[in-house]
Amino acid sequence: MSKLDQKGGLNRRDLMAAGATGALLAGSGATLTLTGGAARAADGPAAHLSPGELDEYYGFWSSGQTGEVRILGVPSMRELMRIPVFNRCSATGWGQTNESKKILTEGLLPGTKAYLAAQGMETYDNGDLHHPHMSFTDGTYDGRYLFMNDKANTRVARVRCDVMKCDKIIEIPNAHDIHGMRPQKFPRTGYVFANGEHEAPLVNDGKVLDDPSQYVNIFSAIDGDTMEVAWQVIVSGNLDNTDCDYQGKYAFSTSYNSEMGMNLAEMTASETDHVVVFNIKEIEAGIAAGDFQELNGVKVIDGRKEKNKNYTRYIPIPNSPHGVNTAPDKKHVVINGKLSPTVSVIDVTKVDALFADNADPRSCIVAEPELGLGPLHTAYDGKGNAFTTLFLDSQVVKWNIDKAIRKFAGEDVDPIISKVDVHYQPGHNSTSMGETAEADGKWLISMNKFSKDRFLNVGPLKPECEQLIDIASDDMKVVHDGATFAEPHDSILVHRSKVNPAVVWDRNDPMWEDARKQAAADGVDLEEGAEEPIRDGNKVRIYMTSTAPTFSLEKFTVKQGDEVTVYVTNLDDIDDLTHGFCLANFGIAMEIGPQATASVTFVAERPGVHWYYCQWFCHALHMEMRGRMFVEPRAS
Ligand code: RUQ
Ligand code: CUA
Repeated sequence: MSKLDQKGGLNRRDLMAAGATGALLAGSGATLTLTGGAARAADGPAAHLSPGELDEYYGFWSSGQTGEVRILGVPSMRELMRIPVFNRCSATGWGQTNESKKILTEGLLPGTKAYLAAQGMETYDNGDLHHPHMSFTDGTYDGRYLFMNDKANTRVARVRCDVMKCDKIIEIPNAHDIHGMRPQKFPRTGYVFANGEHEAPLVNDGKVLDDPSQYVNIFSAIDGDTMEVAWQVIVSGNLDNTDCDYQGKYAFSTSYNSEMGMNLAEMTASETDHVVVFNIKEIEAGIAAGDFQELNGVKVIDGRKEKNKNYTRYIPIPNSPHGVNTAPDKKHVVINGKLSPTVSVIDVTKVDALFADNADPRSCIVAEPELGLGPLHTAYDGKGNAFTTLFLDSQVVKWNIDKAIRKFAGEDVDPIISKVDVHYQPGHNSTSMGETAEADGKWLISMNKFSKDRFLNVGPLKPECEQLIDIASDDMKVVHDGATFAEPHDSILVHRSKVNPAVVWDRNDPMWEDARKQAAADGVDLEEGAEEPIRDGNKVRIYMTSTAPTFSLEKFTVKQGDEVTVYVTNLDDIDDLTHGFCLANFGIAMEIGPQATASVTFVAERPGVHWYYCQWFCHALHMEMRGRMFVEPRAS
């Protein structure tokens, strides 16, 4: 029986059982009063927060096919914010403002730009965002950036954690469909490792088509500071997920389809697939020594199995492994079996030996416990235990790494501690600070692919179901169900002490560098605005400011057919005072945060009187915050 009653609060009986340890009955609505920030109900932490109480963790959620990142508070599981990345956003104007368009287009490859231009598009409208991960320094989160992949259109993006906005998106050349992605943990990020999931000819220009023997897969290392591809490695087999060690020496990618088959039967023909080990120092040395080919501006090194160079090693693993998760003990890496009921545990201190001549490629495997059906991903509590999702069993299993190692060595011990039912078919899971050396063992999120009967029926398309699990004690307790829209694959739980976003924008922020330059060229101060439109042929620039509840311009006039750019600078500099600029019937709307500048460009092809208004509720006179654009008809 859950500690939460149906209204989401603690029930009276549980509260009585909790006794005096931090729990108090507050009035008739039974709520838990937190003392000293360390709320615990009975034997576990409290999932319920009273109104006004802040969460202990930032949860950064992917959104799969929606293409955005979401911020949830954990443990309350309240959705706090959405960060548009690969998608378009009606509220903030992401994909429409000049500032966001630049980010969405500047990292596209020339061939992609040409393809999109032929569709009448400037950038992709969709994305498939699987894996959000924070930058590291010294094995733990450093609060600088979040990185995320787009499997749909082979991109990697970065979000600045100071303002929680995307500032870079790059398309990865030579690779196809970036899936697994992790930042380097040590000494810092550094590299962002990214797996190309699907194989294709290395030069994919149509000369080679149905000849899979010429297809390759590509692993990429991106420089997280410059967001440029540092190097790539050609590998054998499809790359799925990736993670790296705490020593800065190796990255590991699971690889299914070592057969390089083109259909299901061919892809699962062999009993084993492999994990590819990337030797970072050897790859860097190989690049420095010139052992690469340059392709689309990237240095590409050949690390295929048969090349037998020291760039890579291939560790045989039972068929079709999926997740890779490095443990906070800085020593073990768990490879999740998916089609095999086992996980394989790599000891990173035994990986050096794989690079010796005639080494046994499995000599670094120190445990291979059988956990249940469909192991996909593993998370950790920092106390030597691991939590693995079992997709087919619809369970999470808690097991002990040390016991699994002892069992593998022949001892008669059972590594499995407990199992809990989740609803249903879990994929990723994440624990509080669990992918860092500071895993704290408080919370586990199970991200379940199916919700079925768990919520009110909303039609044939159902939400996913995310469950919060209290892992403070050995028997895991599901304490919250949350429905989310398509399709949060993955999440990380970051202690709030690691993240410190700004309250208002810095006027010198690089986000509107182009606006600043244009204003300077026009002799305009963005913070003053301009009384009159600045005309430059048929290009017209409108500079206005906003101060609740007014725009500095209550009207402006342009000509039909003019290309108009409207710059709005929000002069309000107190927290939560965002304005918007919505130009009705022009399909234009954007957010302007406190102290920010945003701009949008359109062709004024509709003569007449058109209202613009503030679409972000900002003041008691918010409805009055509006103005008119007059568009003079073209002389006929
Ligand atoms: S993968 S459900 Cu896209 Cu992260 Cu394992
Ligand atoms: Cu400004 Cu509403």
